[in-house]
Order: sequence, then structure tokens, then C-alpha cells
Amino acid sequence: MVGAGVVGVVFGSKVQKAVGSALGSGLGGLLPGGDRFRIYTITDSFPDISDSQYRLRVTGLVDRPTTFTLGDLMAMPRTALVKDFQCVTGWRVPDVHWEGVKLSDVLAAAGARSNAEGLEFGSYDGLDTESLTLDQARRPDVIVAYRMLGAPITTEHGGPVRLYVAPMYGYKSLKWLSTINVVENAAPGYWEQNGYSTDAWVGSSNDRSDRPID
Ligand SMILES: Nc1nc2c(c(=O)[nH]1)N[C@H]1C(S)=C(S)[C@@H](COP(=O)(O)O)O[C@H]1N2
Ligand SMILES: [Mo]
Repeated sequence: MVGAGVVGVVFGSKVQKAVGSALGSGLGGLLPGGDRFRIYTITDSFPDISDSQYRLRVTGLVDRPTTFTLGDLMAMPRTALVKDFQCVTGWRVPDVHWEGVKLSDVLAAAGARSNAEGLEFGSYDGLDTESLTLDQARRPDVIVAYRMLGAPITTEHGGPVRLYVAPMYGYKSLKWLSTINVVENAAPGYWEQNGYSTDAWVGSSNDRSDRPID
């Protein structure tokens, strides 16, 4: 784990702090590159994982529990997307370039079983979790991403590998992705347990009126 490198962008572990004050506070403007992302973490640090150390473990209701290296993921068919990134607190970064492998391809490689309906995701930060239904996960705009903003994903942005769930609010795009557990019914993730809607479609929840990203 590395300590906070940039003063003011790492928040305490209490989600109340994160949701109540830090999110949407405009700190993104201070970040190098000025790409207008706010860098979020719910722990006091960023997991620092080298490309060669990185592993993604897929377990649960699968025929072949599989551990993917970054090389394994990069050898799979590549998907590139140019889509907005929308945090539920209101900030949006338009036309972000993303590259990675479709989550559906990862699930197919592990042989997700037909009785499974949910996915639970874990992060190398040891705290954040997320969930999707299998139907949501099979959309072509839901990817296991290893590039964003035209470069390998930085540590701060969740690299080497994060989720990118294009049609949903940013909290679904779990950073430092470590595990995917295929289950019958997925438990709500960290942000949902702390007040965000499990219905994370952009424009359809949390009292925002944004149009869905198409
Ligand atoms: N592990 C982890 N993933 C996370 C978060 C987090 O705090 N920890 N924050 C989420 C939220 S609310 C948003 S808006 C985006 C922000 O992505 P960024 O930090 O790359 O800007 O990450 C999401 N994924
Ligand atoms: Mo967010």
C-alpha cells in the first residue's frame, strides 16, 4: 500500500465523510492533468499493485474457477469504448476512452453457470464491494478495464484493473478489482449499504435528472 501522495484527495474510511462532504467538493480541479475526475478511495490509501503481481480471481458458481493475470486479460479480445463517466454526486467527465475486456468474456472463460444470477466484486483496497446482476454484467458496455484516458489505468484511478460499468453511476466502477464471485443473488455493495441506490442506471435514480448515457 502506498500512502496518500496528493494532499486532499484521499478520504477517511467513514462513508459519511465521503458522501457528506468530500464527494463533489471540486478537488478534481487540483489533480495533475486536469481531467476533472475526482479521485476517490474509502480507505486511507491506494492499493499499489504492479502489473506482474496483479491477479483477478473468479470463483463461485463457475465450472472453472480461474485466476487471470493482467497478461491473460490483455490476450483476450479487446473492447474500446468512448463514454462519459458520471458520479452520482453530479460531476461528469465526457468522452473518456476506455479499453479492456468485456466482463461477459471473463465470465464465459470461467464458465459461469446458468443458475447464477448475480455477481459480487471485491477490491484490493479490502473494503469496497460492488454487485451486478448477470444480465447487467453481460452488456457489451460493461468491461474489465485496463486502460483509461489513453494510458494504462493509474494506481489512483484503480489500476492496473478496474471495472467500468458505462450505463451506471461511477460507484459501480469498482477500482483495484480483485475478485468476482458468481452467486445466485448478489448482496448489495458498499455504497448501496451506505445509502446509494442499487438501481444505479444513470438518470433513473438518486433523484437526478441526467439522461442515460447512450
Ligand atoms: N475501490 C474503490 N472503487 C471506487 C470508489 C472507491 O472509493 N473505492 N469510488 C467509486 C465512485 S463513487 C466513483 S465516482 C468512482 C471514481 O473514480 P475515480 O476515483 O477514478 O475518479 O470510483 C468508484 N469506485
Ligand atoms: Mo461516485
